[in-house]
Amino acid sequence: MIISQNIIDDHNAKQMAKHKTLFDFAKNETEGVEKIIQRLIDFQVAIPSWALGTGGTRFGRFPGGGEPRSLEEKIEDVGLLHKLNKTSGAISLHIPWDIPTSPKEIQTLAAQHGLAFDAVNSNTFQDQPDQALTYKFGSLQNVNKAIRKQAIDHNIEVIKHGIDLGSKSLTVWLSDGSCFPGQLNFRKAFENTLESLQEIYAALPSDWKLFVEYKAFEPNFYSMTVGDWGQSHLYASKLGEKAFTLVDLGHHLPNANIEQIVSLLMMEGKLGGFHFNDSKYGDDDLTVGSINPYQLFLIFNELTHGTQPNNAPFELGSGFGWMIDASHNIKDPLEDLLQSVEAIMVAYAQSLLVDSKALEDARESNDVVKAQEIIQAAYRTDVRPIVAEARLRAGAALSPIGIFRDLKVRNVLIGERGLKTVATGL
Ligand code: LRH
Ligand code: MN
Ligand code: MN
Repeated sequence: MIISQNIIDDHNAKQMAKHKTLFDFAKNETEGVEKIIQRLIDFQVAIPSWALGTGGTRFGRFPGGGEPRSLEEKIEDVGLLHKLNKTSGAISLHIPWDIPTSPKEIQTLAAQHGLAFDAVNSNTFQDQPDQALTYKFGSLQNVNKAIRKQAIDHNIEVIKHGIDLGSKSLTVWLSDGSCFPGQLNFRKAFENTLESLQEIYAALPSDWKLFVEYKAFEPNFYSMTVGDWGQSHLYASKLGEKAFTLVDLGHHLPNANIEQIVSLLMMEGKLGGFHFNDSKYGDDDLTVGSINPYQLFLIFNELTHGTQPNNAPFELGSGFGWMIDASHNIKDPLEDLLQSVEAIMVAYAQSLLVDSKALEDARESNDVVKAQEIIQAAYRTDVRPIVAEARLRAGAALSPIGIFRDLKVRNVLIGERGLKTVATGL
């Protein structure tokens, strides 16, 4: 389905009077609004290829119809999102769920939709039908060298696919670990994993990055071999300057202070990027900002006002992996992704309102109340008209979900693809 600019303009025209009233008010209230709008326009978040269908749980899957049947259709879906919000200008592939059989054509199609290829993701957490050896007891950590080699070769293969598409980074997430005390020699598992990662790292092109994603539990429930940011950071620093830690918001033990983790990773120059989602219990993969938007804002506050090791400002959007990693069972996946992107933009915009100088002064004088007032004043500001204005100026829809529904996009996709289609993914 292709949505023309005329249709978006007509949709915007109908909402313009109301938007203007709200934006004029916000503009008067916001210092430096033009700068904020430009930063919002420049910011892009990648969409994962595995979130375009309804996600499964081990208890069932309820596909909503019209799901993309191929990589080409996934790219078309992300193109559609980008057309509506002009903030989803990249796609991240998971291999072998999405293998680009003709990379040139895939690249051309993506370019037609204004999309770049973000990090490519390897998968050694499942056995594939044609695979010789099993990952039942881990991949890069495995006690069996031949299994480790198979997993290393897979990662190198993924890098090759990424090179063909113009990706610049590889994300490695391992389910490696153990389910029972005594099962694993932690140290050997770490050393095997490091050695395997070193071989993968050696295959990276010079302008690539390696993101090491950590996760506290699941599918292993006693230990994870990349279980937290400390372990990820250890691997990343031993690997070298092209290796970084990737923070998936759902991969922590309950109540972890993620914003503090982000701050310290930035201090060390080792923050690689994010998998944005939200959760109440574990790796729930819920819509970004749906459970704890304050935490999301606090993370963005660190991102926006934190600095790299040499005090260089942290530039959002330049070489970092900004990605959504959310998918679930009951919403239209495209509407869900529009909500996630909007939540990210709102948090980013709110963080740009924080007067970092005043905040630092309050901190230096131990004025706890003032510090909290500054932070919460930004968080409690309704920045939605500013985010909408950024979309409008970028040529996107004032209300992406509104137009998605007005145009009955899902019904059109069901008409094109059928009711019983199931996208590859979890
Ligand atoms: C693991 C994870 C990781 C995978 C994705 C499918 O929980 O977050 O990023 O690649 O889910
Ligand atoms: Mn993830
Ligand atoms: Mn996850």
